[in-house]
Amino acid sequence: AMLRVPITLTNCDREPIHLPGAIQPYGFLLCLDPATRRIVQASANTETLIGRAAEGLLHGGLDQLLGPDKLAEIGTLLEGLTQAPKLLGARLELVAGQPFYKIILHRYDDLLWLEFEPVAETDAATLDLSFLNAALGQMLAAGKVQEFCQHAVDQVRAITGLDRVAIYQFAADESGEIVAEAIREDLAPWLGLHYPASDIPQQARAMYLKNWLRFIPDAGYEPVPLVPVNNPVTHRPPDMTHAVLRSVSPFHLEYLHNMGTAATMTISLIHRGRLWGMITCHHLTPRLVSYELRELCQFIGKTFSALLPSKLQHDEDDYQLRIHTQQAKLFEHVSAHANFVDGLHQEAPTVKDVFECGGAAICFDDDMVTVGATPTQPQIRELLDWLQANAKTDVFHTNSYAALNPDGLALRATASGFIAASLTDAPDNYLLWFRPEVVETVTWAGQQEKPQVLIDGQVFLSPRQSFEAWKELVENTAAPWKPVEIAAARDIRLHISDLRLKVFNELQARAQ
Ligand code: BLA
Repeated sequence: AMLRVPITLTNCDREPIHLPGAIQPYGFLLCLDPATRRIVQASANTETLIGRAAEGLLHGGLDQLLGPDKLAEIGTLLEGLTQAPKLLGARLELVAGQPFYKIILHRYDDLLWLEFEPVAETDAATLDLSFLNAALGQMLAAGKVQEFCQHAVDQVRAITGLDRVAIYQFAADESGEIVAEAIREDLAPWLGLHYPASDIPQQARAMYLKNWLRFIPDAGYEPVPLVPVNNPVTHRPPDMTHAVLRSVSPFHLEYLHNMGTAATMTISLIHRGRLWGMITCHHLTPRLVSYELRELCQFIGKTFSALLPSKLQHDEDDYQLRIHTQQAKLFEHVSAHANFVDGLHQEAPTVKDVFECGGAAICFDDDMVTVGATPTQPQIRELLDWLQANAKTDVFHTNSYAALNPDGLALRATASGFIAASLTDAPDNYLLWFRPEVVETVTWAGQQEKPQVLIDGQVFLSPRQSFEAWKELVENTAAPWKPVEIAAARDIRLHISDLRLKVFNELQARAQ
């Protein structure tokens, strides 16, 4: 069903997704008063699932459904219940012809929550210890973040058999990129695609820090309201932050519909209390993944989060080492040449190869040498004029020159961002490193269909559309410079200044 509500980015952020007053229909929900243990709210689908109208269940206890042994067992579980869920298998002994149920219990918003998921078989022995052992071993052994991410998506796909499992990683601006994926062979890869921050609104991100896994087995579902919708004590729908069956935002359902996804599962990846990324899973047809397997996936997500700092550090150390090695070689070249400018560009590694950039320029005493992809020499001269007037530090950097100077628009393809290190007090003496626009470095790997901006005057929510939106947001922007890169530029500048001072002193000494 298409929405008829106009979508703006602010109303996205304002939707109270924790209070939908409804659930997904693959299970049913009972909310109990913690003091009396009587049912105060029930999902309206109890009628369809167990043949008991929700209204009829209200004010009574669980003894309407379960025999004394199960009641005693649940009673014990309810004692110390918190927001951390407990799991119990049960047959509804007092209701004829019922399948086995998994009951997921938690306590939140001053209610006891019992969510019932029907299952075909009673055997719950899905925990495969040797799989888990091997998975943990792989994740520990992974060096680079990339390899680590690949293991995680491979494992979640092996556990669930879902068509598409990807890691969606957030940048500082909360936009995201698909950095790893495991997909059914016949599906188009999404690796390298970017999406804007607005695809996942703020309140959803905040909720995903508290709740590790969300599951939508059939995105085409009709939400089932609670009876009554408002809690009799709080006079609002109960807070479903930790509820498994929570009915998700209709905006998000439309998004899933438009991308052709029938089932999704999403696992939070958390780093230093922030949402670092998510393992996002898609299936083209409706698909129920058992609660135990979902727990196993949560375990992978938590293990990933626990090991992530060491993997990030590994990549950082690696890059730092590479920079130092390249720098040392560059300094050797510089010493080996009578003129340091020759040393900077005549042999590899050149000044351009020390850290990641598209091109570099050495501007010294009215000469200019460029390496790699750079603006034209006249454009660089104009840039030098701008630097003279505006750069107040010896090492100046930006990842969006166009935001500082509209003339920068012409340089977007090669120099949306740059680092400029002044070499002397002479105004035009600079080392420059350039980076292209992010969009230039990213390609859309999916189908080539034309993006549709509006259908019936509606914003069309889909990843393809979002990718277009993301491209607009990052126009004229380069990947941000890392502190290690700026430090490397500073080191090179100092090294050359020292060297020139030494040469100058030697010349002076010889002249005396
Ligand atoms: C939620 N949007 C989400 C989630 C993802 C995305 C992963 C989390 C869903 C979950 O954890 O269950 C976005 N999914 C993506 C992206 C890809 C993907 C980018 O697979 C890339 C391949 N979404 C919009 C706009 C709005 C919006 C404009 O694009 C604003 C109305 C809303 N997205 C929206 C909401 C949620 C969401 C409200 C929360 C859904 C919920 O948990 O209730």
